[in-house]
Amino acid sequence: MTFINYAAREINCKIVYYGPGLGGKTTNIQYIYEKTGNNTKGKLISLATETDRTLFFDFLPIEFGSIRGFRTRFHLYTVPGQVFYDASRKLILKGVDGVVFIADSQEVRMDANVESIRNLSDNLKEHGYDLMKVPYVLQLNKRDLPTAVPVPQLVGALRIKNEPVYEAVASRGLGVFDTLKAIVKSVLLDLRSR
Ligand SMILES: Nc1nc2c(ncn2[C@@H]2O[C@H](COP(=O)(O)OP(=O)(O)OP(=O)(O)O)[C@@H](O)[C@H]2O)c(=O)[nH]1
Ligand SMILES: [Mg+2]
Repeated sequence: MTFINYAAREINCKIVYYGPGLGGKTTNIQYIYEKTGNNTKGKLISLATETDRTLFFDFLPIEFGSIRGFRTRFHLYTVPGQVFYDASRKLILKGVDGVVFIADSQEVRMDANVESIRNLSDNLKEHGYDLMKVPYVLQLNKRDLPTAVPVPQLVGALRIKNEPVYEAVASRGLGVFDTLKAIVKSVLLDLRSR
């Protein structure tokens, strides 16, 4: 549901960071916010509880220069990962152009990762989208932890359709921009093919 404003020569795209609770979605967005120049980013809006868990969403508008004279503006959202906030997650997926899945590499979070991908698929379906067709990137976060599952094993369990996969340590910013660039590229490619 990309919004193209021909009069203003602007392309607006919505990217949603999805994934299990405490996987590092907000950490990704915060890093992007901190490392992006003032003239290319808007305000970071976070609706969080006092423990920093996402209550409804985080939102960051960011500009990516222009393509054929059109300014490209991306609206980054995160969802709350905690299981009981499903209504919010569903709502935030409305009008989505691309999804980044932030997986938690820890062994104990494997079930939560798998369950969250299933939940993503279900919630997309309710908006009439097919996960297999939506621009999609997989980030394997928390690679710094000793309990991190080996990458090939994670890829085997979580990769759904040959999507780009990035290893990350979001708390140190590693892999954050590679992931963002990949989803932007994928969304723009998808746009051109329509
Ligand atoms: N060790 C380690 N910790 C990380 C990494 N990325 C994020 N964290 C930490 O994990 C915790 C949760 O990160 P958040 O970004 O709040 O997770 P979230 O996915 O937004 O969680 P919800 O909003 O509850 O869904 C925080 O304490 C982060 O500092 C990482 O790569 N390695
Ligand atoms: Mg969060």
